[in-house]
Amino acid sequence: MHCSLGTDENKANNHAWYKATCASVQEHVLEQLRKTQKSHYFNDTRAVHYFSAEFLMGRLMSNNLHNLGLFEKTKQALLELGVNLTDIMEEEPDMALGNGGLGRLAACFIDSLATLDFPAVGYGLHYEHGLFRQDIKNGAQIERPDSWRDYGNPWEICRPESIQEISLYGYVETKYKDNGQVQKEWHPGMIVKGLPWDIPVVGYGGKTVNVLRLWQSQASNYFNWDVFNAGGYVDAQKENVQAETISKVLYPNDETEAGKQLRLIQQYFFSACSLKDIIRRYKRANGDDWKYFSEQVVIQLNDTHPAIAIPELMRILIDRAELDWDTAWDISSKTFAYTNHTLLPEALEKWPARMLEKILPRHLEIIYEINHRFMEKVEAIWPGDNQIKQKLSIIEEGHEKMVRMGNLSVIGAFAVNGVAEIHSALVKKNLFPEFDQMWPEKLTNVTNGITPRRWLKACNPRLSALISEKIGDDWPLHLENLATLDKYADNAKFQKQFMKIKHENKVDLAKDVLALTGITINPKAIFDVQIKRLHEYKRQHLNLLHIMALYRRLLENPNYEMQPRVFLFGAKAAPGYKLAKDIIYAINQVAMRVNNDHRLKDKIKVVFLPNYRVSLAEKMIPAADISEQISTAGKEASGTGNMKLSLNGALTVGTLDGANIEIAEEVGDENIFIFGLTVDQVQQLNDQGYNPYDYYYKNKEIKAVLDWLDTDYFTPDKPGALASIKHSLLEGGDPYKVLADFESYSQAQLKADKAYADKSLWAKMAILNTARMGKFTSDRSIQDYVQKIWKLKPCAVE
Ligand code: T68
Repeated sequence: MHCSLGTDENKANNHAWYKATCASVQEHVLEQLRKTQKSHYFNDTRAVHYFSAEFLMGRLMSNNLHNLGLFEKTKQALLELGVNLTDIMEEEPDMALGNGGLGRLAACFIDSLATLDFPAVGYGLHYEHGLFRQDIKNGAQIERPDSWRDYGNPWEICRPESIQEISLYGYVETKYKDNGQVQKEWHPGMIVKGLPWDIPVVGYGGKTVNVLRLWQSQASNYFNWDVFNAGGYVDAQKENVQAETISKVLYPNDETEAGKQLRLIQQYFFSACSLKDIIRRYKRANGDDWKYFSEQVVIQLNDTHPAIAIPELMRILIDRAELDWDTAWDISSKTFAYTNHTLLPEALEKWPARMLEKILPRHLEIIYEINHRFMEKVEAIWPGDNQIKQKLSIIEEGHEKMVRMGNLSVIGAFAVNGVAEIHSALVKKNLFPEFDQMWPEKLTNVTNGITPRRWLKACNPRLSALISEKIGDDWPLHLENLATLDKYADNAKFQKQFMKIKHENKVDLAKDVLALTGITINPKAIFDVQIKRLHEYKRQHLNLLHIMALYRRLLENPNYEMQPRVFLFGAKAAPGYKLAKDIIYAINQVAMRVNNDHRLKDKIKVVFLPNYRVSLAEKMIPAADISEQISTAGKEASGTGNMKLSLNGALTVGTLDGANIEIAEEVGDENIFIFGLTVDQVQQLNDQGYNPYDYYYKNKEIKAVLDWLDTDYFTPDKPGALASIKHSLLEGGDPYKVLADFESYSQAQLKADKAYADKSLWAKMAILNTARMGKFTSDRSIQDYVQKIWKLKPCAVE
């Protein structure tokens, strides 16, 4: 506080204490960072470079303290100074540089990479504004800018010595070398600077400290007379974005491709800066000899967002290093691997060829050449089959020519993985079957995981202490050890301890809920939690319809037997996603009515917690009894919230989708509430022609509840304000089979209700969930990547 902040403890507020604590922790972090970099440099080891447009880091203080083994010491030291660590940790803003699962997965993965001593760098964008802050006003979502760096970020280090310059726009000149060979030269219309900020990533145990390197865009003074003279200057300038805007804001659309020019520029900007950074480091060790590049460097593409890195590396190898095409392709295609996170057609990225031509003219040429050579391969396998060619081509012909980034990624990568068994199987079977036929080894699975350091040790200290007391304290590194808890599942004393902790966590959350919403909830009630981005396929509206059905049952029969239940939601909707916002509004309107209807005697409460984010998840997850994982089968690639909740002793009500299937395999069918159509049944239903009206007319409860939405019961003075939901489920064709799954869902909920009534049974099931989650540590995911794809060796740090 004295040396870094220039302030005095007598006048320090919580924020100053927070900053001062960071400063003293950072000294330890930086010392290990230096040792790690030295060790990696001298061992000249192969390293993975995780390219991701999103890293959803959350807060770093608690994580860094736990991983350094300094949490208790710091807490004690601060206590001696009259300061409460928990309070000052609340001063830290979330680093919300991501939308949801994909961004959080990247954050868990870099934690595990450092923990397992693998040489790794995370590369991404240094957004000035992360995901928007969500306010709820009169029940509706309002977006406000997130300003996470307003008071500085004590963890990051600015590295002006590693600035990169990136080209955009302009034109390509074709030249001829003395030997007659064609040489292409890109004359850019604009240069922007990339300034790197390093966030240290502290591995558990505090030895390896890797970095997350995030690029900020800046204007460069460069003015391109060349382009000016060629007459292209004005054209290029017309839609030129200001350099600084490139890293201004994270696009808030998860699972939909926005098609915006600035987004493409963001993707190219961080991919190109990162590649230059990697190449600079490679050349320092290997000079101009490219022979060892793909032995030293592996680049993992987190979805197709950084896929433009593939033609960028080709451009560098061909135009700059002057390698021939085959040599360049050999290097490039041994360097990249690609992770697919979705099968939703609207989420598969495509860019208009004309946009690429304007922004990255040379890259478009290279993409055409990659495609041309690939089409020859296709022709050799399926001679004369134009349909297959059309399907596999990187270029989609149509009224507007589009570049398919998924196809480019599969063709340009040596490995492609899905994120859960079923998802990877569907990637092979439905998304890329011909690619799988061409390269039978290329497509594979790596099931997602979560870091148990953040998602159990740090966020649930009570349960962590109990577990350590029973099985020792190396479970954060060896999560499979949790299996030892299995033998306590029937032990009455352990059950009591376990459920007492759950209750205490619920009491804590109830306080937060009261402070955040003014709603009082009963910690003895079931805490039923659905936390994830708002999306039709995730079916928050299925949950809502069921809540309304319970409400009706209680009104019709005041003696209706059920365990009191609090339904808790947390979800952000993409700002342009109308129906998603309508669903948030509906949840809030139903909540308003239900929470104030005294006839219910508090049997049901509904809470929508605003501004769901990593730090709020850390408070909700330890307090959850039920985990809602209710996506339409075949739509949720994996899910990771499902793993976090189960690890903390919540029971899943879920469909046979994504990683739910593997969770069910681990915990056993008797410890999870599975319901609903399977992937095959959804397919069948579609084939035979799905008609939601069948369910509407057949099931009285469905009809009553949907018709209820159409009245002004939940929106006094605003009749019909919730009609869009009913409309989408009937006239809209109910694309996500909400009505088809309703009855089965309702039964699963009934089973859960009955199970909760049996305290000992519930405790046993909850314990077994925690005990059997070992598989889902992100350490296991990383080991899978290392063995199947990256082929890395750990590198010890002193
Ligand atoms: C999620 N995808 C999957 N996408 O939906 C989830 N998309 O099943 C999976 O567990 C998780 O990835 C990790 O594999 C996303 O979160 C996005 O956030 C996103 C963002 C921008 C553009 C497209």
